[in-house]
Amino acid sequence: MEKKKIITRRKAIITGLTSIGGLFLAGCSKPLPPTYGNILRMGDNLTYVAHRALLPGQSLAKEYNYRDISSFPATGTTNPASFNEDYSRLQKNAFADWALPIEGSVSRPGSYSLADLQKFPSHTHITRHTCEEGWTAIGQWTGVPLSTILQSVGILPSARFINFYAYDGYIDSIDLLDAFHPQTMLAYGMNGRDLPVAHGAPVRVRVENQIGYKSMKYLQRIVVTDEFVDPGDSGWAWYTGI
Ligand SMILES: Nc1nc2c(c(=O)[nH]1)N[C@H]1C(S)=C(S)[C@@H](COP(=O)(O)O)O[C@H]1N2
Ligand SMILES: [Mo]
Repeated sequence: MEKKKIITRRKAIITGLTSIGGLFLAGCSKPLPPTYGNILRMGDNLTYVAHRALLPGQSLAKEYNYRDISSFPATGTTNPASFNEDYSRLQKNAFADWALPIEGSVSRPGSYSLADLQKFPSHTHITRHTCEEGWTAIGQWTGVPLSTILQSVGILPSARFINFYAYDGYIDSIDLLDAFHPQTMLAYGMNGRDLPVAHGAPVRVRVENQIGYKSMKYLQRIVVTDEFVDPGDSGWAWYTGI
């Protein structure tokens, strides 16, 4: 039987870097984001190139103190139960039946309940959230680093993107450098309590080195692939490094 190769954190970082290396085009010395060529996505090129050139892949977003925690508006969807029956059923049972499938280019596809996620060593940090609408807020997030989960399912060498699907129909994706960033997590706690429904219960993504809308709320499914899903018709940039 063929032994499947599993990507370690170190390898994922190298894979992330070489796939960016693979985007070097003849006559062009800059790495390019996967949205390159889409005229509506020209902003991605600038932020991706600048970010990847100026910052080491793993540079950390600034962390704050407990006393810096501010009030935190809820934006976009604030309760999928108002239009999604599956979510409404899960919410009625305090998310005891919620489980997150992780599939695609992984050697051990699986489904993780909230209790499963909480068994992994947790990570907590206080960061500033920046929304494209022009507001910022500081909050404390607790969860499991996405890298821990990706190691648990064993991502395969063909993997390049982590695609997220949410209960309100929201879809988005990040590359492996952001996925293995030490502050990127699946958060189930906010300010020392369970993640409230308005902020994405039971589990949301936190991508601290990108603008707010990359931090997907109401996580339903994760698919690891060599292609990325693009929240396309929203008109928002795919890469939004801050
Ligand atoms: N599923 C889902 N995720 C989402 C959104 C949304 O509407 N649905 N809004 C995004 C935007 S624009 C921001 S600024 C943050 C808002 O998170 P908050 O409601 O906890 O402030 O979530 C992001 N993630
Ligand atoms: Mo936002």
